[in-house]
Amino acid sequence: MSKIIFSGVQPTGNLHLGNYLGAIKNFVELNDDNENQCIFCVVDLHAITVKQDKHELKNNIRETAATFIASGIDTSKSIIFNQSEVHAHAEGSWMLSCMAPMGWLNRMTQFKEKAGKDKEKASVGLYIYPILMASDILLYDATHVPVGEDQKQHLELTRDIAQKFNKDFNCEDFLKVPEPLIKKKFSRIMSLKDGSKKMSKSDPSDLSRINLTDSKDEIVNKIKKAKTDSYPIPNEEIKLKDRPEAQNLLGIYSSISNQTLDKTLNEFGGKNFLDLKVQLAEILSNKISPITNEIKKLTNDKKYLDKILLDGASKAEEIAGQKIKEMKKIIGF
Ligand code: AQP
Repeated sequence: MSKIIFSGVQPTGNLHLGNYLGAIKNFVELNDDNENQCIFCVVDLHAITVKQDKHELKNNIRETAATFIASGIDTSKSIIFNQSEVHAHAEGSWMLSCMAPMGWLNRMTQFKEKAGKDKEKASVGLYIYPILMASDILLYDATHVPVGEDQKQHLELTRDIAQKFNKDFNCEDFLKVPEPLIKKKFSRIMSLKDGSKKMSKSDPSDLSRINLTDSKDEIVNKIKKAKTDSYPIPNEEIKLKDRPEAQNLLGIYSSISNQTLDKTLNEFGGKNFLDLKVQLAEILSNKISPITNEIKKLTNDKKYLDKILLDGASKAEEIAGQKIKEMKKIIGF
C-alpha cells in the first residue's frame, strides 16, 4: 500500500540543524520514494500562536518553502503549501476542538514548557495548537508523519482524537489513525551550549544552534565553541551515559554522515574533542553550504516561491476540502 506522508514546519525563522536532521532530511528520503504521496506544509497558523512580525512572517514563509526545495524536495512529486491558504485546516481544527477533552490537552508538555510560569498570559492558540496539528494531519488521511522526537506526544494526541471522532460519530476508519515516523536515533538534536536543552529557534544564543543559513565560517566557529567535557571520546556507547554534550556532537556527526554511532565511536574513540570538532565542522559545511546557497538563490525569486505555494495550496485544497465536506456531513451540518 502506498503511504501518504504529511508533515509541517513553522515559519518562525532560524531553521536549524535540529529541524534538518530531525525532520527535513527525512522528508527528502520519503519524497525520493516514488511509492509515497508527500505533503509538506509551512504551518503559518501554528506560527502565530506566539507573536510574529508581519513582514518577517511573510519572508519566513517563503524561506521555509525555499528550505524544503533547497534540501531536495521535488515539487513535481510532493505538495508544498502554506496552511493559511487552505481554510479546511482551521475549520477542521474547530470541529475537533469540540470533541477533544481538555484533560487530554492539559497533559501536553510542550504547552507547559512554552507557556512557562506565565500560563495565564499564553494565547489560547498555543494551548490548542495540538488540535490544529491533528486537523492538519487527519484532513489528508496521512498514514505516516515524519517528525522529531519533541512532537511524539502531539502525534499520540492526534491518534487519540481520530479514534474518538470515529467512535463518537460511529464512522469507523473515517479519520485514519496515522503512524509517527520518528527516527530511533538522533531524532532530538540538542543545543550546542547545553546538552540538556533541545536545539531551538528561540534560544537567545545564536551559538546554541547551526542555522541553515549560516556561512562556513559561522559553522566552524560555532562547532569550535560547542560545549564538551574534559574526558576523551569513548569507544563504546555505554560510556557516553551522563555525557550529553559528547552524545550530541557524536550524534550529529553520525546523522549527517549517515552512519551508525558505533562507526563514529570506532573512528573517534580515544581521541580528543578537537579532532571530532575539526571533522564535524568540515562535514557540516560540506553538507549544509549547498543548501544555504540554494536557499539564498530561491529566496531572491519571490515570484517562483509564491507560485509553488499557490499551486501547492490548490492541490491541498482539493484533498482537504473534500474531507471537510464529509466531516461536516458526519457531524450533521
Ligand atoms: N532540536 C531538534 N531536534 C530534532 N528535531 C527537531 N525539530 C525541531 N527541533 C528539533 C523538528 O523539526 C520539525 C519542525 O519543527 P517546528 O518548526 O514545528 O518547531 P520547532 O523547531 O520546535 O520551532 P518553534 O516551536 O518555533 O521554536 P522553538 O524550537 O524555539 O521552540 C518538527 O518535526 C520538529 O519535531
